[in-house]
Amino acid sequence: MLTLYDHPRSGNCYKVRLFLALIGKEYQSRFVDVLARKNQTAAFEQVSAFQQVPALTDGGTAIWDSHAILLHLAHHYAPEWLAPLPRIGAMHAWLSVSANEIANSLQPLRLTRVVGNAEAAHHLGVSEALLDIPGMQARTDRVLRRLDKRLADNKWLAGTDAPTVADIACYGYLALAEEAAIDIAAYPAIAAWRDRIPQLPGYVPPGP
Ligand SMILES: N[C@@H](CCC(=O)N[C@@H](CS)C(=O)NCC(=O)O)C(=O)O
Repeated sequence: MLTLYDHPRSGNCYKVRLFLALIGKEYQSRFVDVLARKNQTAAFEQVSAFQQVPALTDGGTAIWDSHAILLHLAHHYAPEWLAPLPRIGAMHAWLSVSANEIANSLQPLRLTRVVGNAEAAHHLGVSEALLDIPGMQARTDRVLRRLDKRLADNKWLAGTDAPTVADIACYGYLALAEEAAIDIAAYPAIAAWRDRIPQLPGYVPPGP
């Protein structure tokens, strides 16, 4: 049985919950209250090296990081969600955009709006005075422009006929863009892609 260490408000956890639903894989959920710092234990560090959610145990194997978990699940249970070899580089590039560009822009911007600046600063490991909200906003605009350009010419991010794990990774926080006060209507290709994902069989919306 798979066990997902989960938090209902986390976009990173949502990527995994969504993917498990899309591939029809059963799992048990274990709530980790990261906002109450309940993740900061030696026991949880055995499962997740940075004490972060999401983490997954699959039999005797523990995997942490949403991207690593998506790849683990696709390789083991749903290889149709991996791009074919000619597109594998594109799939990994857009997984990287999720893990770097989105994780350093839209993700923290949303966090400031959802939990407030003081709490967000704590989770980001900086003092509140050093919280660079205009920088997050500028980086968010930049990544959204790039994503919109890519999706204007490609139905799915890896340039494939079917969605891959890269779409699920990037969708995690794009699904929550309004919580960061982002108007996705300004990015028509992202808006159209975002409307395609809920049409996939098994889709579950974000949130508790
Ligand atoms: N690279 C990781 C980042 C995970 C992450 O940022 N998790 C946040 C919740 S969304 C967390 O556990 N924060 C609590 C903490 O860092 O103490 C991933 O993609 O899963």
